[in-house]
Amino acid sequence: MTTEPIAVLAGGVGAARYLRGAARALPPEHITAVVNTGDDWRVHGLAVSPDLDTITYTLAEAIDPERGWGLVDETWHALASLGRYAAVRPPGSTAATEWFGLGDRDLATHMYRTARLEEGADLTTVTDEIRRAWDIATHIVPMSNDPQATIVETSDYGDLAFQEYFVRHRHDIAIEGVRFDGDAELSPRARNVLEDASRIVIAPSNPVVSIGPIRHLPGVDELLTDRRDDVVAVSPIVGGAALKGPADRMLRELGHEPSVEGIARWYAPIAATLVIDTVDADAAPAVERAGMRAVVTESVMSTPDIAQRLAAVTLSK
Ligand code: FO1
Repeated sequence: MTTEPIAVLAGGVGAARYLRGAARALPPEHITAVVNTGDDWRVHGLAVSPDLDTITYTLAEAIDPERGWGLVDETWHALASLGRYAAVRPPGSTAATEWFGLGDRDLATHMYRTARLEEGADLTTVTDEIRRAWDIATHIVPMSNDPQATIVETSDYGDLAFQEYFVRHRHDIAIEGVRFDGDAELSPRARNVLEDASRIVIAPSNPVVSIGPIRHLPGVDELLTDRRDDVVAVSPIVGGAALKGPADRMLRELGHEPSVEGIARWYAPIAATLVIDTVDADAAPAVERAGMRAVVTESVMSTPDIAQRLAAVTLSK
């Protein structure tokens, strides 16, 4: 297996689990996660970066294992205390937003990030400071230092900020489209990582709203296409369904097939290899017909050992 630098395009929970496995499969200082920030938003005046934090907390072994986001052994006093103010909030105010769960200990991360950004530090610098505070060896790099918001278009509720769609509506509403607002650039650090990595892994993240925002940044798809032979994607769809989150439903509603074959068509222009789960072994020829080499292995990361073996497969083939 390689000890060259490895880049991982990453979103939320699936990517975090993959990265935890990769950090067991090879020296973590060789791995850099390039992370989606399209889910980032401001709430209570705080800069919250859910995917950066899910990856940080998972690699620090501090994530809540049931939820897959936020900190283990969390308390919720601050959130509960918002109820008093929600009662007097005028119509139209977003003060005292109660539907987004910020735990008491988690709040410290957002307070630190917000204060440092307001001091003029860029998100790459602040993310690295947070990584060091949690004693993590894997590098964690935001896709961009600039804001780029993922907007989910719906007929029932109009345009929704990603967290409104995902958390407030529990991603249980029909969507008509997804777009990315903002003129963000790939961060210089992320560009270096993607150019220098011996292998680029597309983690088993939602292809539309986790990997999509990274691919939307100018030059990223071109860079990946140029490096296509070095790019390996892990299918986020297993047996026709997403393991967590709305990827299958979103793909279907946007007119794509939620299957490993559909994922192969989605990624074929930018990645040569698709890792699929053993339950989809019969679909390997269809993946190859869609233009990607299929590698079949156990990919449902129910334990860190399975995640480690999956990472080893993606990094050795
Ligand atoms: N997900 C939820 O389903 N409900 C929440 O209340 C929630 C709060 C939250 C707070 C901080 C954070 O870093 C993540 C949080 N998430 C929550 C997860 C997050 O909305 C999604 O997992 C990602 O944006 C999708 O990758």
